[in-house]
Amino acid sequence: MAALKIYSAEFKASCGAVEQFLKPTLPEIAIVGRSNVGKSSAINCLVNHKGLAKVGKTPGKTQTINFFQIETSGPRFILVDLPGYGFAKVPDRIQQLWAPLIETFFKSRTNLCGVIMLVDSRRVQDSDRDMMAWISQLHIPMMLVATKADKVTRGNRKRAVRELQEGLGVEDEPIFLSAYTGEGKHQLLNRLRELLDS
Ligand SMILES: Nc1nc2c(ncn2[C@@H]2O[C@H](COP(=O)(O)OP(=O)(O)O)[C@@H](O)[C@H]2O)c(=O)[nH]1
Ligand SMILES: [Mg+2]
Repeated sequence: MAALKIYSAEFKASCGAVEQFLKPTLPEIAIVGRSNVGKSSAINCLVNHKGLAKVGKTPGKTQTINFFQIETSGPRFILVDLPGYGFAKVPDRIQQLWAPLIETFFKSRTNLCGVIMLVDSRRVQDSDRDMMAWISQLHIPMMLVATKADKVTRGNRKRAVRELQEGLGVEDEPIFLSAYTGEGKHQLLNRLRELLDS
């Protein structure tokens, strides 16, 4: 099967409450990860659009779910950028708002066909493990992506894979992605096509 080509990405909505979510008409792929894991960079890299998601932006007072409509050589879909978790500087008050919003999202999106879970290729944290376990019990197809792959040399890859799998308690083979070099992008797009086609 030919790799999915992304033609354009358009920002649709930024939502802090369930009432604001888009009508679930198109297939959706959600992307999750710890704050600073490289989520915005990964989105921009995937859709070839440098300024679409703000890179290096400190998580602020508001944490919203952002919807982007993606035009491709295959199915049109919605990419959903979920707020990052596990950022120490975010006040508890916001962390407390985060969980219900995310939970409502996952439980109400009948059109959700996959989740892209990002972890730093160099280290897994407890919050990653918790998130992964939580997503697993929802039985939504998930792909594991190890970000900042340019920071792990080829010689250290096997060990990095083992550490990620052990740290997360899974056997999934992660896709190593670098938003800087583009490594892994093609593989990710192939996997995305499988999720959208299934
Ligand atoms: N070396 C390296 N750094 C990255 C990569 N992707 C993102 N970063 C850096 O990691 C930091 C957080 O990136 P960002 O995309 O804003 O992360 P987010 O908080 O998960 O959205 C920024 O300083 C980025 O420049 C990557 O592929 N390689
Ligand atoms: Mg971000």
